[in-house]
Amino acid sequence: MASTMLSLASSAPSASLSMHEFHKGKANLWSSGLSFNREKINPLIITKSFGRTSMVAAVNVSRFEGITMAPPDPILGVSEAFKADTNEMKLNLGVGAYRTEELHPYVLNVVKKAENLMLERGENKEYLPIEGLAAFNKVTAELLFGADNPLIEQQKVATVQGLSGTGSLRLAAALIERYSPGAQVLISSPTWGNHKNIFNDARVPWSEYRYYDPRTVGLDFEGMIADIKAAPEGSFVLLHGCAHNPTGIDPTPEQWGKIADVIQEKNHIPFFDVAYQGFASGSLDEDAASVRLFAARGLELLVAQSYSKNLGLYAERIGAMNVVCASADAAARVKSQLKRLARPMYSNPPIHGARIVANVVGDPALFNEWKAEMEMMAGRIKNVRQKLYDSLTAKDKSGKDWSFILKQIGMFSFTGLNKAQSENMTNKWHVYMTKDGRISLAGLSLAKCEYLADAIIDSFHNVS
Ligand code: KET
Repeated sequence: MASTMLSLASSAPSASLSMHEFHKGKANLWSSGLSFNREKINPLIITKSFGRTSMVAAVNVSRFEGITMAPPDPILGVSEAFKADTNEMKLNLGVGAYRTEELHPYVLNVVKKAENLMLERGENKEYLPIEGLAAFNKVTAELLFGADNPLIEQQKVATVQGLSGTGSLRLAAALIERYSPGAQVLISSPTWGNHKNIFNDARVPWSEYRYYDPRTVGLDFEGMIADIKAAPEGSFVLLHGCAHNPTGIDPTPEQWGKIADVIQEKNHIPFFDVAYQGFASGSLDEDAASVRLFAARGLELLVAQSYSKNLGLYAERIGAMNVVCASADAAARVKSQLKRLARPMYSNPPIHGARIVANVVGDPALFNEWKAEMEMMAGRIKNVRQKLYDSLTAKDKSGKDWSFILKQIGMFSFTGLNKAQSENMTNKWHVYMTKDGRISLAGLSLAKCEYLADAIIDSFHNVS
């Protein structure tokens, strides 16, 4: 076992650390959760360098020896496994990332144009303020709530730039943990796998509400309403703004209205995760309708936004956290606290993606071009969805109804395949997907639909 040198002080007057620091250090060491054997600490070694005396203890235990191997991430780990596979038929339907018909990653033309503009302007790389780029924060709130939404004019929305959707959710979780201690977050069953990690790490309690009904392969609306009603008053209710991940099943406008009724009745706080605005229907406004419905009721709400999918800015980590407050004054205070939470976590956000979004959304010509590109992407996904359904229906002679695939929207299809069946998809067919039966249609081409249909039919009928 490698021996580790730990800084420690002793009672010797010449020691470089005080007794107070020694005890403090010891307490940290012992309370850190790492298993240390006090007996194994060797006598103090005194070293002298450049006239300064420092004392260190040689410890023959590694601090990291007791750390166990973490499991691969259920979503991002799929891409790692895919890369390692050398079979030429392999398909990566794990992560929700848009690919072209040739299955290549896609950089939007409007993004390239915005980047050219940035180069021409010779913009600098100074730190952003903690809350991010002002021009970005302005357009992102307008895109979400609608530019003419009175909430914006009344300055009731606290918007801060976040590290994409995930970082924005994490920031909001920190806000909940600090200012609503003990309040729980209700999350849908099932939901995007990272939601639970985010709230666990932020030490925010959560529980689940019913959402998906495997019998109807649709929304368990009654169950959802009953669980939201039964939750303690003042809970945060996490809702997917559109294109629910992983099921691809969204409430209808009428159902959204009823969900808002119960949330209002129970004094809950709606907390939207909007990672697919424009990707579900192809229309930015239509996909923001759920959020706008809640906002129009005068409710306080939280909304995390991501530009990973709709602008293809996955690795730029660009998104935002919006908190709608009852007054401009409250919004200013909430924003100040969001900044206070962000500062020790990551100090301030990156500028590149924020400038891209600000340039695209803020320029009418680029904005229109973006909408056309988004429609193209959403359209390609709809085409493969249709082709997959057609292939399954033509090939499967069992009479199984595959029409649920057409009813789902967004990047994904929730196939209903169980864990063993999903594993068969990967092990036998080299189709990489998450173990909950979700496939990303954004990673599928028309040319591969027949192959995928064969894999699904085999896994569904021949593996229990
Ligand atoms: N919310 C939802 C619902 C979501 O699906 C994702 C990403 C995010 C937030 C966060 O994305 P970000 O890139 O942090 O803005 N989902 C895909 C990628 C991932 O798991 O990180 C996915 O489900 O494949």
